[in-house]
Amino acid sequence: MSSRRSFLKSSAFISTGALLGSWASGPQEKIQKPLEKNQSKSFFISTWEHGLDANAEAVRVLAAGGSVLDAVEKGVGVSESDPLISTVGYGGSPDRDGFVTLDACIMDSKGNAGSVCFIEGFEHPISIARKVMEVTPHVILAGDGAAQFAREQGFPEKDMLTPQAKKDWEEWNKESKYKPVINIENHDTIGMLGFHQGEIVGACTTSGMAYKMHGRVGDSPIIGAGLYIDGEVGGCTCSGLGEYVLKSLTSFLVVEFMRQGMTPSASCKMALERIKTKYLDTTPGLEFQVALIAVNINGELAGYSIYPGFNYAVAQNGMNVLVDAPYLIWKDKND
Ligand code: SD4
Repeated sequence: MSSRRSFLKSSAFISTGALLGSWASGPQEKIQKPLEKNQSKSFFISTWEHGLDANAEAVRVLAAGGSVLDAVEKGVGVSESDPLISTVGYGGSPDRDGFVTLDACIMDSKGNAGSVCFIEGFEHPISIARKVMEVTPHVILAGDGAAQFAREQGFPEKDMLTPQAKKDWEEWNKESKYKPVINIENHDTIGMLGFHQGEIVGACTTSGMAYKMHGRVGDSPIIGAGLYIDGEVGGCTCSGLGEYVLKSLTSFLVVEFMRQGMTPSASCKMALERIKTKYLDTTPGLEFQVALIAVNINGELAGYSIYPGFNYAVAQNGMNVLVDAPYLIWKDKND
């Protein structure tokens, strides 16, 4: 770790989001107007740049008469199918033994939820998660059991290891050094929140950390960690190093802060401060990224991350734009 590295609190950071006014409320604004369902707004918000394509598909599905749940499922499905995204679905990096194992979950505004984790050989874990929610009495199916269920439900099987992902893994395997990298390569899970006629839904899907231990499950398929929705309050989804999100139940925490009257932005910031205080401040040299997006039922939305570099896509009012998120700790890219 570089001794030159200096961390500065960034309260004055001006993001593209700030320029977009109510699309991303300011971090200082702690208390909002009372929660009240906004029936007129409709938007999708997704993590990272590939959220733009996912949003575009979600908008298309909704416009074609699909439900907002259909929209987020099909939206993140675009990232799952994209071989160029090395952190989600087809093209995702394998674990350290060369297996692509996937995690996904989905949640609706009534509190229904479905999830699959450590599943191999299917292109759309998010759709299997939705089936778990809709046709089983369970919330999570894992590994071979999830695959068996997917087969029974007629999901086609697919070899998910692309030639490029295999090549990169073989290269990595020469030294087998595992070191998570902030923002780069390892942390581009797609989480999407959809807001339509006062209804909030969410979906999250990932191949998890590149070259993780075989059997490792991250935060993304865990309700309350990688995604949480309360239809009377709001929703949140995460990207970043899942172990710390799991230990903090970050999405649930953000929704609970919003329930107490805090804005989405202030809620995300406070949940990240909890992680910072508990883990980053107490362990010299520890660094990891956690990035959040959140919406409340008023129709306010925000994104926030621990370190710079996180952006999220917002599709609203006929536009689909990428927004730089504010962050907790300044970090020079070159440090
Ligand atoms: C995980 N949270 O498995 C995921 C990884 C991630 O963006 O978010 N990448 O830990």
